[in-house]
Parts: sequence; C-alpha cells; structure tokens
Amino acid sequence: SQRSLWKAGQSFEFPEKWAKLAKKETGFEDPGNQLLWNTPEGIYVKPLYLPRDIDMKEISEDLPGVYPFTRGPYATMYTQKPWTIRQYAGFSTAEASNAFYKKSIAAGGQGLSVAFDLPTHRGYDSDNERAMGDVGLAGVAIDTVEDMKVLFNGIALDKISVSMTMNGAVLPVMAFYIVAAMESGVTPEKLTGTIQNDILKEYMTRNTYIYPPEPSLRIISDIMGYCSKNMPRFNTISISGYHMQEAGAPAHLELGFTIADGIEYVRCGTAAGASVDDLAPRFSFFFGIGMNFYMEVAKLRAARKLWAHVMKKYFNPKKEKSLLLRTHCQTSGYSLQAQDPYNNVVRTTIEAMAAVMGGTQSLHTNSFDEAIALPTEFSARIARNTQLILQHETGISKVIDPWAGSYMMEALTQELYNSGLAIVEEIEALGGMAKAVESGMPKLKIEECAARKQARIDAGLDVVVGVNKYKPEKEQKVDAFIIDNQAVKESQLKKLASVKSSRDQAKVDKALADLKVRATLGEISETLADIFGRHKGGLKINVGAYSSEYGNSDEVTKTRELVDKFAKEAGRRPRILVAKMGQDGHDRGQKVIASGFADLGWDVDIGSLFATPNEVAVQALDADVHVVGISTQAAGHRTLVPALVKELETLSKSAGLKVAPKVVVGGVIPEGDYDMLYQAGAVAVFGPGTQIPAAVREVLSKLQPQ
Ligand code: 3CP
Repeated sequence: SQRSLWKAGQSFEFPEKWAKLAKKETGFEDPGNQLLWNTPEGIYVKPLYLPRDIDMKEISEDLPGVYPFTRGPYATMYTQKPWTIRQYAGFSTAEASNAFYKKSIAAGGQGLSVAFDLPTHRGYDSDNERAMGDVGLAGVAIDTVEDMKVLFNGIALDKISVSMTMNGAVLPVMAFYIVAAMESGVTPEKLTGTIQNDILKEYMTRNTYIYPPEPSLRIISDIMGYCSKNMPRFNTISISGYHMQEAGAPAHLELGFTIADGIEYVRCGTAAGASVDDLAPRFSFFFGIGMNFYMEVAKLRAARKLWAHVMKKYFNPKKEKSLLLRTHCQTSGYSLQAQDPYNNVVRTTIEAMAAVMGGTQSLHTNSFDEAIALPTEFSARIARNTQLILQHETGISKVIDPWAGSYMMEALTQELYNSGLAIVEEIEALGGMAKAVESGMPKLKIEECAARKQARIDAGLDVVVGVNKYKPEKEQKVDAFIIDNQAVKESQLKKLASVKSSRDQAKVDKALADLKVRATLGEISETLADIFGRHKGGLKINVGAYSSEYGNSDEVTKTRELVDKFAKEAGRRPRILVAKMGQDGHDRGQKVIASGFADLGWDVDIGSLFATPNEVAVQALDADVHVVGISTQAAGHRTLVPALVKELETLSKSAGLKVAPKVVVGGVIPEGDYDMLYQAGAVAVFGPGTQIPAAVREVLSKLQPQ
C-alpha cells in the first residue's frame, strides 16, 4: 500500500548517500519516497527528517511562556507544577458520585470533572418519558439544586477546581452549581473550574444540544459574560475538538474546526458587549489524543501557535493572556477495543504520554474497560495511576517541551499548523463556524473520515492488535460495571417529588418565567424550549466513502453477491433502518454502519437521534424495512431494546403483517447483556470491532426474503 500511495502522491529529496544504502536494504528504486506514509491528515510523514525540513528562523526564538506559545503556555510548565490529573466521572445518583469523588481525591485525583447523565444534558428531569432508558447511566442524574448540593457535599468548591461537561442544559446546571456553592458558604468569585459550554461542536458531533443554534449561541455568550464579571477564576468555555476526534476527525480537522469555533465564540461574546480581553483569558480548550503519537504531540504545539496567531490577527487583544491556549486532553475512547481489553492500558499510557509531551494543562486517562461498559473502581484506579506514575516515576515532567528541535517534530508541527490554518480560512470564507455548521459541511467531512477509517480497519490496512490481527485464542473476560437504571430512576423520582411537594407551586408557576425559585432542570429547559424550540440534527449518509477506501476485495464481492441474491429472491434489496434510541447522541457508529451497509448493497434508512421505541417502530413500518439496527453507546439498550421489540410486534400485528421487522443491536454492549438482548428478541448482537461485511452477512442470514 505504501508503494501505491507513493505513485499517487508527492515526491521528496533524500541525501544520495542514505538513498543508496536504503536501496540496498529495501530493493526499492526510490526508498525515501516509497517509504512515505500518507496519513489521514493528508500529511506525508517521511521515513527520515533532516535539518532542511525545518525553518530555523521560525523556531529558534521559541520559548515556553512566550508568544506564540508553541512550547507551552507557562514559562516553567511541569517543572514547577505538573498537569492536573482530572478524571471525568459521574454515575447513577448524586450520593454515589459524591462518594466516588471523595475517594478519587484521596487517591491522588487533583481536580473534579463531572459527567452528567444524558437526560440532564438534554434538559429532561428524570421523570420525563424520554428519559426512561438513560437515567443515571452515562453520568450522574441532576434534577434540582438539592441534587447538586449532594453532589459536592463535603468538597471545598473554593479549593478544588470543578469541570462540568455541560452544553445544552448549561443554564440550569450553572445556576444549580452557583446556588449550591453559595449555600455552602462559597461566593461565586471564589469558584474555580471550567464549564464546557461549547455548543457548536454539539451540532457537529456530540449531539447533546437542546435548542437551535441561534438562541444556543446567545446562552453561551450570556454565560461567558456572566462568569467573566462574577467568577474571575472560572474558565467560561472549553472549546472542544475531542468529540470531533471521537467522531472520526483526523488531527487537522480537529485542530482547524476547534480553532474556528474559538474565533466564533470571541465574535459572539464581543457582539454581546464584552471586550476580547474580558473573555479570552478565561477561554480554555479540550483535545482528544489518539494513537498517532508524533501527530498528537505536534497537534498541541501547533494548536497553541495557531490560536495565538489568529487571535492577534483577528482581534488584536491587549492582554497577552488572551493569546494563550490552555487545554485539557483526554485519551481516545475510540482507540479502546472490547477485544483483548488489557491492551487498552498500553494504548492509554501511550496517548497520555503524547498529551503530556504536547504540554497539556489537565488530563483524563480512560479506563481499559470503557469499550465494554462504565469503568469499575479497579479500572478507574489503574487509569488514574497511569498519570501518577508518569508524574512521579518518570523524568518526563523535568524538561519543558522535550520534543522541541527535533527535525521531525518541528516539521510536523508546522505542517499541522498550515493545514489547520487552511481550514480556519476556509471556514472564515464561509462566514464563520456558525454558518459552516448550518451548511453541514464539518459534520459530513468528519463522517466521511470515519467511514474511511472503518474501511481501512475492516480491510486490514490499519492494524488494531487483538482485533483485526494477532487475535487472542481465548477471549479475555473482564468484569463489567452495570448500573441499575430502574433503581436510580426510582431514587430520582422520590427526590424530585420531595422537592416539588416542599415548595410553593403557585409561586413556581408564576416565577418560572424569571427562574428565581427552586425550579427543576427539566422545567427550566422546557420553558426555554417553548420559546426557542428543540433542535433536530441532519440525517445524511456518506455514500461511497467506505467502499472506495476498502477497495474491491473478495470479501466485498462475496458479500455483495449475497446481498444481490437476497434482492433477486425477495424482489427488492434488503432494507435496514439504522436507528438510535433514548438520549444517547453518539452517532459515529450509526453513520459508519449506514455508509457501510449502503456501500454493500442495502437500502438504508437512518433514524433521528433521541427517538423513543415507539417512534423507531413507526418509522420501521412506514419504510417497510426487513430489519432495525440499533446503535447503542450509553447502556440504554437494556431498557429500550425490549421496549422496541414489543412496539414492533404490536404495530406489525395491527398492520396485519405476518412477521415484524427483525432487530439487531450493535455498539458498546457488555458481554453480560448479550443473553438479555437475545431473550428480548434481538436476532444478532455486535460488539465494537465488528467488521462490517461480516455483520452484513450475519444479518442477511437472519432474514427470510419476503
Ligand atoms: C500552572 N500554573 C502555574 C504553572 N502551571 N503557575 C506557575 N507556574 C506554572 N508552571 C497555574 C495556572 O496559571 C493556574 O492559575 C493554576 O496554576 C492551574 O493551572 P491550569 O493550567 O489553569 O490548570 P487547571 O486548573 O487544571 O485548568 C486547566 C484548564 C481548564 C485551563 C484546561 O479549563 C480545565 O481544567 N479543563 C478541564 C476540562 C474537562 O475536564 N473536561 C472534561 C471533558 P490561574 O487560574 O490563577 O491562572 S470530559 C468529556 C468526555 C466526553 C464527553 O463529552 O462525553
């Protein structure tokens, strides 16, 4: 494959002396160019870097803490204060999460990072019908200020910094946080931490928006404005590329889109009346760190330089702090595998090293079992210890920006800077990121890269150890942490009822408009949704991206033949509805499966995000599909799949159909759930790492042509 890339691609010069030796070793005519690696970023990584690859004039003055901050935002970096170990966590009830936080701090965690459950993100109280499958699963359920007080009980909010990943329901969550702090004696100006508050990337990838873009951006500006006046120690936004990487974006897209998001937020905030120097010093960033080690180190270096340059160019701030890119990083969830899962400890360690060598300010390391379920206490401990070991047992933090001056690292930093800048300029030409998001361009670009990546893995071009090569003979089982969704829901319902019965309802009804009483998260969000409406995401499928990357192998031909045979017998192509249910908005899997099935000959329908089982069943019958494929990433399948099968059966019966559409389920599914899903009526269950042609064949084998 390297040789074919070389033919299509660029050509570089290498020293003759080396080329001769390399030719002898490889037998290649032009070894330097035949060993080039064309990365998903479109960057040609060379086998050998030389002094001529770097521009000494460009880098020789670079110093940490000095504009453009390529070498780090602070002069002394980790030699004085290592990065913050900040593990994203939260599950079930506020009580359970509070106990977990206290234990984590005692065991070496240095800052908190709250994961809210999906109904909280989407502005639903736990008693809402749409919340039924998701309460307390992917994070902690917070309905009221009372829940928030319990969440931080016994934690000094003026000392320990708290990051809250919240975007859609950011108004009630910030209000609850501030009131909970005040009622524990901490005034807003003492609060330290970060609110994610980055709505643009929600429309591109993460999908936990509530309202349409325009009012959402107004909310973001209001929060930034309020915090910069009243909470000077609080970072008012965490501009996030992480979710783009998780959705499939290579480093250059993650970098370019994230910086372009940042520019849009400065514009929004300044348009609302703040000055750039009021806002930008408390902007922070968030990047994902995947397995391409050199590229990820270069990405953080390039990001600091790019932000400093564009801020100066577009806004010319007076304060130097307005030019600083400070960032949190998280190791890649996508790189984790359900197969041979202890390999994930190694993957996470390598990614953590890239984040640290790139100069991150704060870091989350994933637990090895996260491709299977939520972390257990054991796996969370290993994840945290990975960072403690890097901080205490290696000499890594003793040297600032250790890769500086490497021909390769400096060249790669500059190349990523150039491609990031080109994307920023492309977005500017479209009128800024809000307009670009509206056009759907960034989302489609990211989804195309995701389909290509999956095809490369399925075709064995990209090796994933233990998944498509070097598979273990026996599967390694790990304990999965399962949350009892029903129990959490019951406990939340009791607490909600108690808050609702102990307050003056007439006063609440009267005052919900100005939001001054103990309103619940759902009440506040629904009130705003009445005015703003709820946003609906786009439903486009990338056609051709999967098969063009996979190429025409026997496997593809064989699979297509089976699909054609089915079509001939049935009189139509097999048809699948690829759907998502509940409040789980992770749609990388859904989109990749849709592209893959379509490219392998299926008729594919795609379901809206956040559907109820009834809505999916209605769409399936309307479209007369043979099969409904449920993509699940947040554990809601335990409640929602049985409900879907029932709905399909009932609706099919009343429509006079002999058989209901079959149900298959794929995604992050613990082994222990397989039996339960089969018993509920699913005919196939696919874990992460499933090869798409194999899935196509298995699903076909479950269908009778009708
Ligand atoms: C730092 N400081 C120093 C030095 N280093 N002072 C002197 N010498 C040094 N070498 C100072 C800083 O100026 C700062 O003080 C203080 O120490 C803390 O350092 P920091 O760099 O600001 O670090 P931290 O407080 O940890 O803040 C890091 C950032 C923050 C800025 C990135 O925004 C953050 O913590 N973000 C985390 C975001 C997060 O956890 N997100 C979770 C996403 P001053 O404050 O006085 O300047 S989880 C999403 C998962 C996927 C999903 O969405 O589902």
